[in-house]
Amino acid sequence: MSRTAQRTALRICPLCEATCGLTLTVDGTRVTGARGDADDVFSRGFICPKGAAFGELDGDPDRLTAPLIRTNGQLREASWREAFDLIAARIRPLIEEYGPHAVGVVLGNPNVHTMAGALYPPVLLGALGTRSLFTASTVDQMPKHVSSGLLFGDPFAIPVPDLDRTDHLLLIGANPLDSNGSLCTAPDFPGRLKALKARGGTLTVIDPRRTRTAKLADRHVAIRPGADAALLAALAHVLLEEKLAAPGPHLADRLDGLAEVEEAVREFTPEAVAGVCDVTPQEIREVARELAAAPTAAVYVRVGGSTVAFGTLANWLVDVLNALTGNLDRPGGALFPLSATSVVSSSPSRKGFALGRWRSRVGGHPEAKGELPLAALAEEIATPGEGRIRALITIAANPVLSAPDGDRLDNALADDLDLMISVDPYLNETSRHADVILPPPPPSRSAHFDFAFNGFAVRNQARYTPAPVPLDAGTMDECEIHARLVLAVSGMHGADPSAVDDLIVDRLLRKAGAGPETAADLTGTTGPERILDLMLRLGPYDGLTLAALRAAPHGIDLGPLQPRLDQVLRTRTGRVELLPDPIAADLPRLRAALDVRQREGALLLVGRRHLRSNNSWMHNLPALNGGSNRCTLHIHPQDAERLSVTDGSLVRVRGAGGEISAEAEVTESVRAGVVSLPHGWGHSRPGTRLSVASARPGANVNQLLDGTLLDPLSGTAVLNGFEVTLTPTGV
Ligand SMILES: Nc1nc2c(c(=O)[nH]1)N[C@H]1C(S)=C(S)[C@@H](COP(=O)(O)OP(=O)(O)OC[C@H]3O[C@@H](n4cnc5c(=O)[nH]c(N)nc54)[C@H](O)[C@@H]3O)O[C@H]1N2
Ligand SMILES: Nc1nc2c(c(=O)[nH]1)N[C@H]1C(S)=C(S)[C@@H](COP(=O)(O)OP(=O)(O)OC[C@H]3O[C@@H](n4cnc5c(=O)[nH]c(N)nc54)[C@H](O)[C@@H]3O)O[C@H]1N2
Ligand code: SF4
Ligand SMILES: [Mo]
Repeated sequence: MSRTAQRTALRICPLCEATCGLTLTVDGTRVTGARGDADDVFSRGFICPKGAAFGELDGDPDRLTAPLIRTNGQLREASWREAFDLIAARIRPLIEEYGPHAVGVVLGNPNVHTMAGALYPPVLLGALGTRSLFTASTVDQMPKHVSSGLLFGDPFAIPVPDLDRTDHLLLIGANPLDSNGSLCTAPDFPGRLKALKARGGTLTVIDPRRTRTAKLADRHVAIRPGADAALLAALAHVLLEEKLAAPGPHLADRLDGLAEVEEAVREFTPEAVAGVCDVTPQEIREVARELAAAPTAAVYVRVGGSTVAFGTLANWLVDVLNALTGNLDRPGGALFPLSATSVVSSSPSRKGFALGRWRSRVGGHPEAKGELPLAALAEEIATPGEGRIRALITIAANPVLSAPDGDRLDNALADDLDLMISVDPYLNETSRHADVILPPPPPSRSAHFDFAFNGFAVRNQARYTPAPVPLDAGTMDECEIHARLVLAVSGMHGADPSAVDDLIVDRLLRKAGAGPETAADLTGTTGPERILDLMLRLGPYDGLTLAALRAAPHGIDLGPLQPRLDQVLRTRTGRVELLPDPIAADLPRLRAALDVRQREGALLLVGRRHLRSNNSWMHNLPALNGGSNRCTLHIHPQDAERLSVTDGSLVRVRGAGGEISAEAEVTESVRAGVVSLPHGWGHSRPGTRLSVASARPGANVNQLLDGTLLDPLSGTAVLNGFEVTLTPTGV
């Protein structure tokens, strides 16, 4: 019998974009259970196996509990004081000697899942003044930011499918039954898709794999990888050719460039793209007609249509299709969420969106949204010359596994840096190279509010969960870690970290044109709570404050999404710019690709996600690692037979960046000519502290890439649809 009191506490799940409300069982200070919070206004009790493993994740004995610093080549535990002293002493001289761009910053995925990651990195980047910023976006959704920037003038103006009201969903390169969705925050995405069908709606899935989502669909189009932009251009072509395009009165005077789009897609006939897509012209016409005929419809693309050579074009075409069918900015179509912390200006800027304001030093890649391609990080560190990155700060990032050519980056981190700092709870493939590791506490020890995902949610709502368990002695809240890091890099080491919070408050007030009296009203016991309170007060919902959220622990529902295009447009023309110049300039590349055919016998590799996985960092939990969550190579029976690959045998997979071995799983879930490997595996490097993951390491699929294949407009790595060769090893 437990001697400590058991209690329950609420915590929004930080493990994927669905943001489910969880009810944790807490035994003393230990989280012993997690279930879905049935009263959560948004998730209504939904939970998946990852959320259910919250306790295991929270209490993983491999988590770091104290900072590590490197002395005489070895990492050893140190005090926070020593850790920040070291950072302050070593980073300032580097900045002074080599300039701000010599400090690289890598922001990984979990930053969008923590309050610290939402609030402090902009201040850190401001304090450093560096242009050497790399994030997970360039191995993920940067094509969407770029297309939104160009179409709407704001890279964060991302329309999301109105999942609960649409009559037809055309879903491309996404598998929400396993991923629970992305850039479309929808707890219980699977249930919402089933509800769509139950109310008589239809689902079309475009995916080279027969995923669980594809199995649910009314129509599954098993496209050849990388060809979505061509297919989507053909859909637009059919809508225009067959006079099915009907933007409707609400978009009539809000679209610029309709005639130019018609001209631009003229050559993309179903017949012209059929070969490269391996989809019949007849089926392409049917998909277009169904889209047009649906009373309301939403077109949506994610990872499989983004991390490809024509990712930005595909993302652009998605919203072109939404506009052409009148579904952009209308209920049941694709709408812009209005989060509780959005800034709605009465006199919005009309600056538009610029790309390529600077370029990367070695590869000459244009910046996008202030970022350089993560795929180019290794060369920026390893290539000698002025402007080389000499110090690196990684926050919640594991690029050695998540970006192309991990071996090259691994070597660069080991050999070519004067200083590396990681904010990370694990000693893993990337952080093992750090001179200082600053470990945040487990998620039960931190408060949560979804600054990022509420902006992509299928329903407007706001929820705040304070930390369910107090901080353990000797640990530091991640917000304080970030604040102290800001002070250390800006020559203010030792100052009170609340100075950073005050700075954020001041900036927000100034931006909003609000007076200091607003600050005087703020409640909240911590800096981040005060900042949240301010953002809520400056936000679009009257009366919504931190106190109001605290009084409603299961959240506040703010209603269904509403049309609000006029509020979001930031283009110079003040209208949707349907055919922006950079897009027009990239179309000839797509046209040229129509004539390129997959070589006879060649195999294209695509990724996949498992319900019990999360990128590179959750293989260390026994509850999630194992069973069907394995790093196997899916291969179609026809290809397996042709190449003499048998189920369960080891195969060598070769790509431009290297070679890996994986066990073959012969399955019809991939189309012929395509093989699939999950990412985030490859936990075999020495010097990590991942006892469970390293015992079942799997192979790093990104080692097959050499980092040169990018979507040129967004700098996003091609992680899907690249060529590999296989050799059976017979075992
Ligand atoms: N081949 C292939 N590669 C891919 C993808 C693919 O589909 N195929 N997907 C890409 C996508 S979409 C993404 S988003 C990236 C993700 O790649 P990354 O951005 O590198 O993210 P993760 O692999 O999730 O690694 C997260 C890191 O954050 C740490 N961490 C966990 N929780 C916290 C926390 O609370 N605070 C801090 N400070 N750190 C924490 C973990 O220990 C780990 O080191 O991978 C990309 N790579
Ligand atoms: N369980 C689990 N959930 C997760 C994550 C996780 O690692 N595990 N990661 C989270 C993150 S960071 C993100 S960004 C989201 C991503 O969420 P999703 O976008 O749903 O990502 P995936 O599940 O990888 O689905 C991508 C699909 O694209 C298909 N595909 C590959 N190439 C092509 C192509 O060329 N064309 C088309 N049409 N399809 C293609 C793949 O077969 C795959 O089924 O998931 C999040 N949720
Ligand atoms: S679906 Fe995502 S947010 Fe919900 S419980 Fe699972 S991991 Fe957590
Ligand atoms: Mo992602």
